[in-house]
Amino acid sequence: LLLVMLWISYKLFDIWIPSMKMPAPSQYTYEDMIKANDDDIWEPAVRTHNPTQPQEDVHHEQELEDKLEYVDKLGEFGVAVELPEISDLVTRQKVDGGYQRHAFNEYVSNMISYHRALPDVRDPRCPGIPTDLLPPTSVIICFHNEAWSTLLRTVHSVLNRSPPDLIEEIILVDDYSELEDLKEELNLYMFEFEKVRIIRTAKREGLIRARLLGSQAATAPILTFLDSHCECTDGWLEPLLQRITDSGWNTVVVPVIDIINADTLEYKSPGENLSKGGFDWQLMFKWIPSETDNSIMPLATATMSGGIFSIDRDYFNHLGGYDPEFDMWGSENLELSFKIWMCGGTLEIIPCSHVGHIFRSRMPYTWAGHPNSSAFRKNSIRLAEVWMDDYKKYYYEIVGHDQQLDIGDLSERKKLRQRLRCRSFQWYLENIIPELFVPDNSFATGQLRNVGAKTCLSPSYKLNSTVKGVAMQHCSHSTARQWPYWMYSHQSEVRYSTGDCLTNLDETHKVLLDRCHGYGRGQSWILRYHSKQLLNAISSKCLGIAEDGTSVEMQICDYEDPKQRWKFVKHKKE
Ligand code: LR7
Ligand code: MN
Repeated sequence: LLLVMLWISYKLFDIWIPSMKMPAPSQYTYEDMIKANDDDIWEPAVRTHNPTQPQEDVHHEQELEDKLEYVDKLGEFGVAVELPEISDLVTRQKVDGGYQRHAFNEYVSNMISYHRALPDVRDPRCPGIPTDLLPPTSVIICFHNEAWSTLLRTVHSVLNRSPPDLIEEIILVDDYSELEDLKEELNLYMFEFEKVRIIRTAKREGLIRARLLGSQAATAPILTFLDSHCECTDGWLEPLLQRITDSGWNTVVVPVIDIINADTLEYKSPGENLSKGGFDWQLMFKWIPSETDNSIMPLATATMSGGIFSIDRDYFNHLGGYDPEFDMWGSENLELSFKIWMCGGTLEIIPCSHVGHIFRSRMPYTWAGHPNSSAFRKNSIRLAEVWMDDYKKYYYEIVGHDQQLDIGDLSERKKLRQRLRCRSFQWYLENIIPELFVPDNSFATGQLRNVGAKTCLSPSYKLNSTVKGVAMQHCSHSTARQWPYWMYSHQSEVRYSTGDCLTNLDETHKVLLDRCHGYGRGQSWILRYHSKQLLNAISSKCLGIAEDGTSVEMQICDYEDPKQRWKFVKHKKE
């Protein structure tokens, strides 16, 4: 009788509380978990069955106990793993070493199962999707010196949480990693997973050419790209494939990208408000909070962040893949996004599909001994030259025209654009991302120089803080790659190049940067023609410099004070 009751309660659990659904018991014990605290890398037993499909014998009492124990393991269900105060030096060094190598907490990642359960973050309205009519996909994961445990968790999350028939293969493209365990040891580990293939580049190619290699090797009709530190949630794949099947080959789809915390590996979904993709005039990808309420319908997005999406393989090739001369990292996401829209396709976020990604605050790798930004700059210029028509001038105005940099030959990419008969960038701006402020709509642009102090207004972000301040800095330093670029808009805003506005908080003397809201008030400034004062509409005070010489504050307007005089100055070309 006891067994029957347990069986019934298990079934109820499984069917009625999907968000609490637990994977089948693991073959390792709690002691293994504790041991993980001491070992460098913890190797869990290899799983032989798919946990989303519980085997027949799971009704056994013992296994139910295991199931409960599973919940206690570190990081399960995406719970944060907080390290206690570390007193011994050896452990401290291990933790620091992990951060140095990967810019996230590798030590904590090593403690968490490759098969950990995740919360079900889906909207309850998301429908179940029959898989028999969906096309299979090749999953392509490129990596350069990825941490073993995050890479394996990425791979296992795909194997464990996708209908097996829909995964034709997983292609791991090793972009010339130096880490020892990613070589023979990875081959050995993956040997037993039939669907996993490893391709290795003969030299460092960078993410973008590595992706191209992966796409050429792929055999399935749909390509799905992932970063090498992701975790796919239950039901992530079906809505992506279904949307392409329903809307046609020129629809490219992106899941909701959830956040895996870089310190604790906590899995968190941003929740109600979906963000869409945009960009700024430095050609950096940006998230834009979307206006629509939390619908489960596909949401058109002007750009994608780049790492995680599904695309029809023929369509990817039809669009010319990525620019093969893009080095290392960056801009390929905007190139593909611009191309999709300008050349007749559609780019959408699919709210019922969720994939987590470890966001980190710095890049842990370099490019041919050069600072990363040189590769990134080259890519941006190629992007601007081929796809942005006259609007490329704004990019140059902001970052300066780097004449030294060899950006290679552009003729092939320009021919591609002609062959595909793509629309103009102006069409894209007007129709696909009308919310993006175009610098054309300003009275003045450039540096915002203080006449009295001879210093320039600059954003001053505190790391890990959502408050974005401003402060005075030198106007030109030879090492600076880029100047703060301000626009005095036709709506009397003082806009920063990233889409934030100089804001005077109500009734205070505080000035900061806040997302431009378009309602005037604290973001409305009068630039007085003669006195050169910047007068705020809400406080009727003037922008000035505090005693310390670097802080910016609102002051009683004083015509005599040269430090209340401001000038927009165009950058000189390098
Ligand atoms: O030389 C390299 N070779 C590589 O194979 C450099 C990197 N890589 C790999 C790397 O191991 C990782 O898997 O490329 C992937 C992306 O690099 P990350 O994770 O260091 O950078 P990122 O997460 O900031 O990358 C985002 O922007 C990139 C622009 O080129 C790519 O489009 C990434 O795929 C993209 N990641 C995402 O969109 C995930 C969501 C995060 C956001 C925003
Ligand atoms: Mn990444």
